[in-house]
Amino acid sequence: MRTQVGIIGAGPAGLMLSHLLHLEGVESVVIEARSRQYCEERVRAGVLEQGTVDLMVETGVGDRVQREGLVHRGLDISFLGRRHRIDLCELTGGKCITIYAQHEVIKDLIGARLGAGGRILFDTPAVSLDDFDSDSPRIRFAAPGGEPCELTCDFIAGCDGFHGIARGSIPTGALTLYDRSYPFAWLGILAEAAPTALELIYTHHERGFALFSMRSPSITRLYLQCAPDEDLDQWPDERVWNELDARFRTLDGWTPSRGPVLQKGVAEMRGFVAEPMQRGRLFLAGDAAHIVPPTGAKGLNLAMGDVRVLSRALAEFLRSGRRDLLDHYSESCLRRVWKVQRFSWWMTSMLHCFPGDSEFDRRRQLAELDYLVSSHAAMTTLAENYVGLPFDE
Ligand code: RFL
Ligand code: PHB
Repeated sequence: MRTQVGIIGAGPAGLMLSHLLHLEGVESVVIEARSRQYCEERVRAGVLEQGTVDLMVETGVGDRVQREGLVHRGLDISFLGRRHRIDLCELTGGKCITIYAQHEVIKDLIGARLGAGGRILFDTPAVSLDDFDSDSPRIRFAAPGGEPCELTCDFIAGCDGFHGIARGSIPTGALTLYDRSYPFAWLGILAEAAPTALELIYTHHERGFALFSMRSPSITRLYLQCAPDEDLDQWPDERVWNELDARFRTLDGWTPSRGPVLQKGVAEMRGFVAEPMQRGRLFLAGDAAHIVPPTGAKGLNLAMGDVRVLSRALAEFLRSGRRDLLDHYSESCLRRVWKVQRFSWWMTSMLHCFPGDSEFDRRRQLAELDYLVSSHAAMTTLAENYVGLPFDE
């Protein structure tokens, strides 16, 4: 088998890259380890930046997000029992965020690719990447029956997430890895309950951080700061709801509405960046190259930013032989990646309880929150990062 760009991973990065390349007249094949159903049902992110929605709309995959996505013009920061609204839209000259589940983005992109005759091979794990220092790199993968296959291409895009094989295929020593682990995790629940607040609520509480979010007018998404090795068996639904009530309760008595819990899971908190994001004809994009703690709601959006830069660089090279955009791919992306890493770290440190924190630290955190919600400049900083920095500067 042969194609121009061999893409590993049918997550947001791989699928959007394949879609953008198609619009540029570049052929690609997406190789995905899991089944189509698994990819279309995996519950993950929910917040799309303005730039992500714009990209979807401009490239013809935005009909459903425009119809079904929930546009939020602001969010709430809550501490000491009071909620404070940050008007994202007013502070950023009209930009908003859209609540639309990651797996819906996946469905839209898979539909568009297959509808346009694109090739996505499901249930076919890539097992090795070879010769990416040459002009014809190869991807070895296992077909659904297990038989070994090979895809020869002009370029490989490693869009296989944090636990994929692409990053690890680059020789040790050629990459510098920056890693920050956080001493806590998030317990996430999805509940069949009508959201009783209209916008997201990020809550600082002495028992730990909590986040109120949603997926639709009948589904609430909630997160609680927990231990990294939290045992889900210790969290029956009743305990989850009591803890949510304790952390969210405002002085006027607001708590989230309850309903049947549809799903429960623990998400790790980590900041990680691999530099550079390229080696020869292998390019890393999305979680394969970097992850951020989820407090800034940035992972999926960063992946979209990377592939916008990569698709243009690849198309330019394949069209004209001009290679400066490709050479600068990593550098262009990393400027944005580190700003987003900083923002995610800042949101995380301001809102979570760190083990061993003293009363001094807690007071300082509360002072920062108080400053944030009373200063126009501070709110503007949060707002412009939250709705998303430009994809390329
Ligand atoms: P993905 O989505 O992990 O996709 C990688 C794909 O590669 C496949 N794969 C392989 N395929 C073939 N061969 C192999 N050897 C392979 N190894 C792996 C995998 O099966 C998979 O299909 O990476 P991508 O495309 O870079 O996208 C990144 C985003 O998924 C991620 O950053 C976000 O989900 C992070 N995130 C959030 N991001 C946001 O922008 N907004 C949010 O509100 C948000 N909330 C979240 C999140 C992530 C969470 N978890 C569970 C980590 C909330 C949570 C709880
Ligand atoms: C979500 O709705 O899943 C969500 C929202 C905001 C975040 C992280 C996750 O910061």
